[in-house]
Amino acid sequence: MKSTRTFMSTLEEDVFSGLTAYPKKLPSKYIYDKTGDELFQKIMDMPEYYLTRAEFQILKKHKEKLSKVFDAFGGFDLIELGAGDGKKTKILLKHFMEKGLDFHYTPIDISQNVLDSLKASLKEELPGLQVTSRQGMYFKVLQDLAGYNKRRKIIMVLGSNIGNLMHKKAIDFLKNIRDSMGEDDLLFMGFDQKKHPQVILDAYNDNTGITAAFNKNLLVRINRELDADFEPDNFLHWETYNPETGTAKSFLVAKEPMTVQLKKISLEVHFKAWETIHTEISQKYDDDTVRWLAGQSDLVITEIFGTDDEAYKNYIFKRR
Ligand code: AVI
Repeated sequence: MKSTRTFMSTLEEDVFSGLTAYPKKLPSKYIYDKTGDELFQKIMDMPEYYLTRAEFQILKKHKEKLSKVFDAFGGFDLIELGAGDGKKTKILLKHFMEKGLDFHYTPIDISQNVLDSLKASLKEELPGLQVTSRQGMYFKVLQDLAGYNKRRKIIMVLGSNIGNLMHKKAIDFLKNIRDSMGEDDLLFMGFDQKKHPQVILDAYNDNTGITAAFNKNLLVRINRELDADFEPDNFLHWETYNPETGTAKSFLVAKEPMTVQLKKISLEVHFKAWETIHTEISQKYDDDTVRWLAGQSDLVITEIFGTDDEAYKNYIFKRR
C-alpha cells in the first residue's frame, strides 16, 4: 500500500509497507541488531550450517593461488564488503603478510561495533597489517572508492551474502560494484550452490531453534523499536526450498488469529490463522546462473574455486 504518512526511519517505512502488503513481508536486513549479530555468529558455528566451513576450506586450500592472482601487478588494496568478524578473511590476510605482499585491507560494514571489534582483533593477531575500516552502506562507500584508482582493487564479498538478494537486486548490487571497478580490478565473491534439498532445509531449520530465534528476532526488534506487541511464540519459523529455482525462503507463520499493535507507527495488523510473513531469501546457485548474473552486470568470470563436493564456490570476476 502506498502511504501518505511520514516516517522517522527506513525501518518504520519498511515495516509499515511490508505489514500492509499482501502477502505480508519484512526485509531480512532488520534481523541484524546486536542480538541478531550474535545469533548469526551461533548459526555459523552450527553443524548444519555448512556454508562457513565450506568457504573456510576454499580459502585455506587456495590461498597461495589467490595471492598470485591478486598480486599479479605487484601491490593491491583488498576491500571487503560485509566484513563481519573476519574469521575467514584472516586466513588470506595472514598468508599475504607471511609472503610479504604489499597490500592494504579495507573492511566495510554497516555496523561500527563489528568494525571496532574486527580492528581490535586484527591489531592483536596480525600486528603490522595496514587496515583502514569504513563504516557505511556498501553503495555509498563503493561510490567513494570508484574515484580511487591508484592501484589494483580486489573487492571481496564472502558468505554468499548476495544470496539474500532476489536476482534483480543482486544484479543492481553487482552493477554497482562493477561501476566502482577499474579495468584491472577484480571481484572475489562466494556463492552457495544448489545441492540436495534436505541439506539446504537442515541448514536453515536446525533442531536447536537458533535459526528460528534469528528469524523471530525481527519481531523482537520491531516490538522494541516500534513499540509493538508481537508474541514471537505465536509464530512458527518455516523454511521452504524450491530445487527448481534454487530459492530457500524463510517465513514466520501465525499459529492463530491475532491482532498486533505497532504504536510508534499507529498501525494495527490482523493475522488470520496460518497467515505468513515472508522474511528472507537465501538463493542457491549453479555456474550457469552465476554466469548469467555476471553477464547482466557487465562482468565476466575468470576463475572458479569450489569445495571438492561442489557444495560452495568462490568466483573471480573482472569487467567485461
Ligand atoms: C547472511 N546470509 C548469507 C545468511 C544466509 O545463509 O542466507 C543468513 C542466514 N539466514 C539464516 N541462516 C543464515
